[in-house]
Amino acid sequence: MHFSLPLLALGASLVAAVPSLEVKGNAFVNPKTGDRFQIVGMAYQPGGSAGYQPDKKKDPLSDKDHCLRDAALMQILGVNTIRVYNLDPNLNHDACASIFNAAGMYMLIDVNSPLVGESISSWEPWTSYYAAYLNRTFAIVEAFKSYPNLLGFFSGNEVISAEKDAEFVPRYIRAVTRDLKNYIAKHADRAIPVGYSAADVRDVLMDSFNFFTCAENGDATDPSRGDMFALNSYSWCGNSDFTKSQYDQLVKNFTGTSVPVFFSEYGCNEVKPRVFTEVGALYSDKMTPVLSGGVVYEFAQEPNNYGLVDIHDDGSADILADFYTLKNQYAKIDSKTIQATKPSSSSPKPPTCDSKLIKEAGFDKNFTIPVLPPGAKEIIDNGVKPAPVGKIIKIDDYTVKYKVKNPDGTELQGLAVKPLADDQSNTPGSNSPSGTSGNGNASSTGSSSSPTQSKKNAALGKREMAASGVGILALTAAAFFGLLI
Ligand SMILES: *[C@@H]1O[C@H](CO)[C@@H](O)[C@H](O)[C@H]1NC(C)=O
Ligand SMILES: *[C@@H]1O[C@H](CO)[C@@H](O)[C@H](O)[C@H]1NC(C)=O
Ligand SMILES: *[C@@H]1O[C@H](CO)[C@@H](O)[C@H](O)[C@H]1NC(C)=O
Ligand SMILES: CC(=O)N[C@H]1CO[C@H](CO)[C@@H](O)[C@@H]1O
Repeated sequence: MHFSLPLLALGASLVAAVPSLEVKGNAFVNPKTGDRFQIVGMAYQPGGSAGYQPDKKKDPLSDKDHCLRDAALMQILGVNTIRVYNLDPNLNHDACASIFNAAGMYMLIDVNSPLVGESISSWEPWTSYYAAYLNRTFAIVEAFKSYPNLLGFFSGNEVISAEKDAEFVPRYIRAVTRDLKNYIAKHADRAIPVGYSAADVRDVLMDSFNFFTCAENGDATDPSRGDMFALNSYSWCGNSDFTKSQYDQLVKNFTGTSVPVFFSEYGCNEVKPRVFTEVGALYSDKMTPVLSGGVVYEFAQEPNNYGLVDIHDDGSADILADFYTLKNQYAKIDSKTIQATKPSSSSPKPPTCDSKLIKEAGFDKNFTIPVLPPGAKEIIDNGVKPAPVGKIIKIDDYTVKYKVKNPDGTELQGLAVKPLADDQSNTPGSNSPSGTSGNGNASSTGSSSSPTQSKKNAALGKREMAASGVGILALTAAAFFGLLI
C-alpha cells in the first residue's frame, strides 16, 4: 500500500476527486475506506433568493470566480459539504462543481426552487404535482448526477411547517421522492441519496420523520422511502447546552433511525454575536452515533443576518466576525476521530408504514402514494430530453480574483483554493493563507475566541476598527505570517 502513495499523489494533481459516498444504515459511508462520514456543512445561497435568476442565467453555482472565492473561504473554515437551494438545471455548473470537488467538498442539492412550477406547494399540493414539474426535478438530477462530490438531493425543504400543511403534503413529498429515486435508478450509475429537509417544528417533526422513513411492508427498497432525513434545527441559541437546547431529546428521538439523520440547517442567531458552541455538541460522542453532522446557516450575509461573509456587487467580500468564531469552533473538532468511525454493523430495519406511527391528529396517515401525473412515466422511462450534462473539468488557476478583507479591514493575502489530494475531503486547517489565523485581527494568536471579545468586534463597525489603528497592526501581522509561509 505504501508504495502506491506517491503515484496516487501524482495522479491527484490531474483529476482529484472526493469519493462518492454511500448510505449504509444510519450512516454516510466512504466506500473506499469503509469509514463513516460526518457532514461539516455550509448553506450556500449567495444573493439569497435573488441569487437564483433563471431569466438572467444566474444561480449560485454558475460563476467560476465567485465559487473560487467562496470555496477558498470555506476551505479555511474547514467545511466539507455545501448545501445549495435554488439551481437552474440548464446552466453550466462544471467549473463550480469541479472547484468544490477539488476543495474536498460534497454538495447537497435541493431539486426545487420557490418559483411557481418548481416546487410542491404547501397549499393544495395536488395542483403543483404535474409532469413539467417532475421534468424539472429530473433535469436537476441529470445536471448533477455525474459529479462525484454530489452527496444527495433534497426532495423538499420545509414544505410542512405547521399542522395545517400536514394533511395532504406528506404523501406528495413521498411521491416526489419515489419519482426521483425511480429516475435515478434508471438514469444514474450510482445510488444517489434522496431525502427531505424538515422544519424543526415540534408538532410536525417526528411525524415527518416517521412518515418519510417508514417503508411499505418494512421493505427497505420501497422507492418512496427517503434515503436520509434532515431537519433545520434552531433550538441551540447562544451559550446553550445539550439539555436546554433539547439536543438530548433529538438524540433520544432519532436513536434507532434506519437512515442517516443530520441538521440541514443550524445556527440560531437570536443571541448575537453567535458563539457556535453547538458545534462542540454536534460532533461530540453524545451525538455522532445518531446524527451525521450538520449544515451551518449560512455563508453569505443577507438581510436576515445569518451570514458569515458579506459579499459585494463587485465581487469583493468582507469576512464577518462570526466567521472566525465558527472557524475556531470547527478547529476544536477531532476530525480524524469523527471521520474514521466504523458504521454500526447492524442496520436497523425501517418501520412498516402504518397510521400508528403518526401521533398528531391533523397529520397525513394515508400511505397510499399518489400515482404519477399524466406524461411523467414517459419522462422516467426515456429520460429528460434534452438532458443537461455535467462533468468534472480541469481548473487551471485556483487563485481568487477578488479582494477579501478580515473583520478589521486587513486584506487576505494569497487567497486561493488549495486542491486536495485524491480521495480527501476538506478538514479544518487544510488551507490557511496569511492573515487567517485566530480572529482575523492583528493581535490574535490563539485559536479560541471569547464571546465578550467577539461581541466587542461586532459592536465596533469596520470603519471604526480601521480608524483605531488595528488595521495597520494587522497588516504587519499578515506580512509576518506571509514570511513564515
Ligand atoms: C424537460 O427539461 C428539459 C431540460 O430543462 C427541457 O429542455 C425540456 O423542455 C423539458 N420538457 C418538458 C416536457 O417539460
Ligand atoms: C421527541 O419526541 C416526542 C414524542 O414524539 C415529542 O413529544 C418531543 O417534542 C420530541 N422532541 C424533540 C426535541 O423533537
Ligand atoms: C389515500 O390517498 C390516495 C391518493 O394518494 C387516494 O386515492 C385515497 O382515496 C386516499 N384514501 C383515503 C382513505 O383518503
Ligand atoms: C482588537 C481585537 O479585537 N483584538 C483581539 C484579537 O483576537 C484576540 C484573540 O481572540 C483577542 O485577544 C484580542 O483582544
